[in-house]
Amino acid sequence: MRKLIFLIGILIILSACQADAEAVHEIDIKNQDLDIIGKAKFQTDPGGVKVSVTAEGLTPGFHGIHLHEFPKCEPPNFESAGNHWSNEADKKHGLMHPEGHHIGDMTNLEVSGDGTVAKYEYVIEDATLQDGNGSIFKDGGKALIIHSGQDDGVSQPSGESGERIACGEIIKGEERSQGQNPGDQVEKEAEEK
Ligand SMILES: [Cu+2]
Ligand SMILES: [Zn+2]
Repeated sequence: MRKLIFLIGILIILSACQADAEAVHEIDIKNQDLDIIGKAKFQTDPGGVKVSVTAEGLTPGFHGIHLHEFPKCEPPNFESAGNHWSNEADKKHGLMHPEGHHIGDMTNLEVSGDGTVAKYEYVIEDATLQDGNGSIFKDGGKALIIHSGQDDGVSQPSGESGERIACGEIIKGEERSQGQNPGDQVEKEAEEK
């Protein structure tokens, strides 16, 4: 019995360590000129993977935002990122689609009047930072794409959300570059208000 408790204890410690190591992944988001306009954070969440975004220099209003299938951001149109990330072939686009939705579909990003996003959060169900079918690092990773217009949540294949205006590569082991960090500034400014 004591041995069993000891083993369970070891398991808990091991799984805690593993969760720590993979718990947060941060990336830069770049515009079509490859200027860094924001950052995205991916965190293990009880419901899946929580995506948090801060950004600046965007047009006010709603913008479609999705995870796309290839971790490749080639400007100016970012077509290199491929279609929406879908881990089941028969899924349609859109959080409101009856046969939906792609695992990479998310709610619209709301940009405030000054062009910033101080806080955006969305939990992607069935996604994970660990290995497996729902892993955001599977097949080399994914890309986060922001579109010029609003995602209507139901039109195929992309919610008629317009062109791809910003992109961030999600690749295991490759974290966001140091230095320029507009996201932190956005957070600071929000706190000061
Ligand atoms: Cu998209
Ligand atoms: Zn989609």
